[in-house]
Amino acid sequence: MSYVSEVLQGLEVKFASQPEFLQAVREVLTSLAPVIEANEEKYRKAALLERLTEPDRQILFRVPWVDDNGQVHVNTGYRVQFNNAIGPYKGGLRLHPSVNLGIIKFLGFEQIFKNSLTGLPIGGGKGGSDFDPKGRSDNEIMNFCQSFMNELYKYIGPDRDVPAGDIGVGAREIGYLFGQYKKLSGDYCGVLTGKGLTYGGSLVRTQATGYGLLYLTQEMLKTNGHDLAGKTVAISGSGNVAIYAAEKAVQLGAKVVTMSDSTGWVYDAEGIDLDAVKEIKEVKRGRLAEYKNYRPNAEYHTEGRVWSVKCDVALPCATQNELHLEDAQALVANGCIAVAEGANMPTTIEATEYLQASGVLFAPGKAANAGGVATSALEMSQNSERLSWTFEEVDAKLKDIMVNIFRKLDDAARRYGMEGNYVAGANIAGFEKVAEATLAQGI
Ligand code: NDP
Ligand code: 2IT
Repeated sequence: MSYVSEVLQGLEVKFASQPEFLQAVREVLTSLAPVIEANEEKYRKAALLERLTEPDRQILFRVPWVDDNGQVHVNTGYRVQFNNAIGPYKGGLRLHPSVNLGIIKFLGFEQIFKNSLTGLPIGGGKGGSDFDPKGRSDNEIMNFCQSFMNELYKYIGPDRDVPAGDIGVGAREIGYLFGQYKKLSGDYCGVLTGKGLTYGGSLVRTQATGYGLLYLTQEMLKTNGHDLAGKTVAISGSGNVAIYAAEKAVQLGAKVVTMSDSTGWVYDAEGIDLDAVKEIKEVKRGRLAEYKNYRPNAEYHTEGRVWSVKCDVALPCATQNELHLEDAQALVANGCIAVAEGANMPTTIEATEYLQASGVLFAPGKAANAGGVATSALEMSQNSERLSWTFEEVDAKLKDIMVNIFRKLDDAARRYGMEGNYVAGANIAGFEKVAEATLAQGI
């Protein structure tokens, strides 16, 4: 049996209760097969794949907090420090009721290769909690974040592990987490990224994942003889990634016609009114159903998904496994030419394979959404040198990084005879650096 199959089979037995983790590993290892086969004996002897798929450490802790009525609640906190071969652990914190160890492990595993692709010195990690922030007051959010940090602060540090935002964690939560870290440690340092601009945050970090997604998408389109200008774009989600993806898509001349949240989705044939979405989501923390109050001609649906509308480019920006085979079939039938993942693993393996087989350009999340963590790494650099760069400087670096990432995918895919397969390209290019660093540092 091949080394890849052997490792996959072992993981499938051991982690049968972690389907998202297995999905992420299966996708990566399967597309790495040609690279592994070329070095099979060396990698098997060094147990390289076993070492890459077993986190360095997995920290689980109790998070007790008090709501506004004096009721005590208990959630589970997680931090998975997956791999620090090329730099300190780096990756977001997710607050969502669906969070469990398997989800944090899938995100941490993806993060290793994503961070490697940025070309910056950051390892892979991820954390979060099954806490549901929906409907909670600012005070309750602060109570939760402080309790979460009471435990987490022991394990993180600017040269050790640097968390940031993800689903349910934005500037407000990072502020409370940073305040509590500072209180507990006494250190004012770059231990978190996504900080506010008045206390060490970087310009462009808020926009970075969405903007970066569009920079990479534009590069992929141009390389294949297309341009974003004049294209119709379908976006899912209406959070941090979706909003700034939509903003940059419009700046590049496209029209965005859909956005969604966990209760429904809007179709606005005239183009989404982003000011309205920002007010509903960023200011009021409300539901997208309110969009019709701003744009009475738009459609609001609670059934189905955004992928049923006619579009040229689809950008899934909400959550994992939100674009299924039937959605991929609908996209292809409607003439979609490109899918780029703003979210982490939003496309199922079957849907990805169908899109690729149908000739749709497909940019996987670990490349396409790497602009967020890349700009986090730029925030770390600015914190270290105690300087702040201008918006234009950071944006130019972000654009360079995203174009370079696309070049790496394209090049790695070609080197292994899989031209245009950017999934394989991303996995191979991300893996090469981590594998070399891991082997160089011994057991
Ligand atoms: P936000 O919390 O800002 O927004 C998440 C959006 O997705 C909301 O519209 C939310 O709807 C929707 N959503 C979340 N969970 C579900 C679900 N189970 N079903 C349907 N809709 C859902 O998160 P981000 O925008 O930061 O993150 C979105 C995706 O991008 C995630 O996959 C994340 O891992 C990834 N990502 C984020 C980066 C970042 O820098 N923030 C960087 C790289 C990737 P509702 O409001 O109803 O909850
Ligand atoms: O999935 C991701 O890359 C993020 N949530 C951002 C991580 C970071 O450290 O900025």
